[in-house]
Amino acid sequence: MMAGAQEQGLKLLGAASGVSPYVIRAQMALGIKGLTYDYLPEDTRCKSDLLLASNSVHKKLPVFIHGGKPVCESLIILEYLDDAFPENGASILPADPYRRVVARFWAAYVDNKLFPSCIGILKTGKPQERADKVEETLSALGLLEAALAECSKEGDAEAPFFGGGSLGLLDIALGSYLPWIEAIGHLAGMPPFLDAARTPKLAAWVERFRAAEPVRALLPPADKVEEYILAVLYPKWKAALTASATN
Ligand SMILES: N[C@@H](CCC(=O)N[C@@H](CS)C(=O)NCC(=O)O)C(=O)O
Repeated sequence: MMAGAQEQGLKLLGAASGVSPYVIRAQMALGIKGLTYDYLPEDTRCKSDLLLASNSVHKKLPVFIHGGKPVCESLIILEYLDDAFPENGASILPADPYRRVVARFWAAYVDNKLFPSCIGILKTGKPQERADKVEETLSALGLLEAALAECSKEGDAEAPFFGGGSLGLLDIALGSYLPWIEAIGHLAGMPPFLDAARTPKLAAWVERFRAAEPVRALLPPADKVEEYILAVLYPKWKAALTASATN
């Protein structure tokens, strides 16, 4: 029988906004593992003592707490859930060591290259910089199209997900950004980035990912992300630009 949140002391410090891709990753993985947990929403403008003590280095969300011990950084939380609860649900990382590193490599690429390029489109007011960021985003998606074919290869056939027959690390890492990629494209007045003509495999994967359990209920609508960008991030970026111009 599966133990409940209370018995196992499982807590997730998450964002009250409901749009954090990093928090959503942890929620997706907990769902895949069939684990129940206490969700503690945080206001990032006024961080709780528990968050500051649990993630004293980065002071960011999510933080997963297991038996009083904190685990920080979304991708590390995903790996931890696989290691700490091997009997629960499907594995998030493949068993084969090489496939594991390939999944980790691309998950890091999504965080360090794809998403910064994509959000960079909105952060700059300079047309050339914006065009460069659009180009970088499209090129990163092109590489992920090829990675999908490679990662999902099962003999002569292609499995539905990066993780094979079920959602894996890279599915969750990239999938958590989908509402953001959609919202950014819309705010930038551009046609959708994930387009069946340009990246047919990724576009089909998006449909499968959005329909998959337990992902379906966890992905916020893109317009909620747009509202967050307009209300929270634009003023923050503007303040940072003003501060750097006056320094
Ligand atoms: N690399 C981190 C990124 C976490 C992150 O940026 N979290 C945001 C979620 S909204 C946060 O806590 N922001 C508050 C802040 O930066 O003060 C991860 O993957 O967990």
